[in-house]
Amino acid sequence: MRILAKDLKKAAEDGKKDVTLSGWVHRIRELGALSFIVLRDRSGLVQLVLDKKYDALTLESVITVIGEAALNEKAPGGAELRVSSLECLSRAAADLPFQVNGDVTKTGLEAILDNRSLSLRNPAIRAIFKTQATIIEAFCEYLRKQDFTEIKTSKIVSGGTEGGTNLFEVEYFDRKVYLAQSPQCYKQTLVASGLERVFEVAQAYRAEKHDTPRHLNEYVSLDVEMGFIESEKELIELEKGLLAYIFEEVIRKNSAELELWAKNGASAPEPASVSKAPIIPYEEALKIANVESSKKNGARIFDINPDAERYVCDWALREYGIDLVFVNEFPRRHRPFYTYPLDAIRTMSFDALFRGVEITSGGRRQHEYEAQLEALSRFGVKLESMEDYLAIFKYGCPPHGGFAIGLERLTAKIFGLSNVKEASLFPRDRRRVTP
Ligand code: AMO
Repeated sequence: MRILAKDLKKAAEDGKKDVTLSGWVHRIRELGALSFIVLRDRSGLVQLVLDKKYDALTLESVITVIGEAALNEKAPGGAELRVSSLECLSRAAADLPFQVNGDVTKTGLEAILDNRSLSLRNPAIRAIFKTQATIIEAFCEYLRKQDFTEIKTSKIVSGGTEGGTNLFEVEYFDRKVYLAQSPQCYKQTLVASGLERVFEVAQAYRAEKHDTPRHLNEYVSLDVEMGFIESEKELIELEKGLLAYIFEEVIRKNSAELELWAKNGASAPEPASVSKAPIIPYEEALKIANVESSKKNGARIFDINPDAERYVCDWALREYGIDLVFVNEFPRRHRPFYTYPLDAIRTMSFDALFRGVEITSGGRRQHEYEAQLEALSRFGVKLESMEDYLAIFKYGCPPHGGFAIGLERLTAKIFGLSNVKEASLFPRDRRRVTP
């Protein structure tokens, strides 16, 4: 029976003689009459020792080998397999367009993305997505434990929710529809339907024309919505618990993956430190950003823009020991129509800034029918397109709110990646729709 690379040492300790390993040929080295092959499987790398040359064998070919497990301190994982038989299951062409066993931190992003099917074979790149899977799992697990119900909502919608013109139009039989910018209306509908607490992990679409290191045209949104809250502060508390749990799970399950990006400063914050993250009202955050900016002879800041996000995080790291900050009370002019006002100017809304980038937006929502009608007309949204949405308020809706975390941004920040595209398996940008 096949074992995994990570279990070879145990097999060697147990004196196993007929061990089967299967995987990809990661590296080949010939030394006199011997061949050393590094085999890669989903669990890691392992050394094979063969007493003859396999001339036809190429890097990335898929093989199965049988042999005797032996301890060897110098081999990766502390053991090697002395191979008695080798079968090539699929021979890779010799002209690899991407050096799978190379140092990807030195490889350009376009080359990594152009050759995605091969670059994903690189252990460091795969590490990003193994860890991303832990983030999703921890997100779902934490919320399920808090009695949230998982939902899956349609990504084909009749209008936008997040304002602006960044909607993708799609032909739908004889009419035009759009790709959902977020599950905003649906998650509110499902809170009002009586589920009270819901979450969704799904793609969201933004037709952003600009190419920035923080924007994708398709990203994964980790959405949360809950009923019976009074202010955004309860949501911030929920997100703090959620992030602490995500970081705890990433540290528990993915330390080896983070280690592969140690040069980039990859790490998850200490879970216990998350509760120390400050909550700063928007106006105060602006002041902090301006003080920080002037120290560096930077420009005056009028808005929580990317520079301000960096400055406020630097400040929080210095003052509170964690570069995570919750900025709340955004002015009404900066928030979508569904946001609940705090007063004539401010809203019960917040953003989470982590390591210099906004990873979350959220807040309490309007839940009163008349106020919603007024907000929609003030934002210039056509009421006809919002009939179904309006019905949830007309027929009884609890005070509620929620937030969404951008999965790729959170992943990129944990790994110290400079572009969010590196944290997307198959990123979509203005030019890239393949692979
Ligand atoms: P917002 O539009 O701020 O809010 O998005 C929430 C979070 O999603 C991520 N995000 C993106 N990530 C990559 N590329 C993009 N183009 C992109 N756009 C957004 C960010 C951001 O913080 N409905 C509200 C959320 C809510 O109030 O519940 C919303 O979508 O990490």
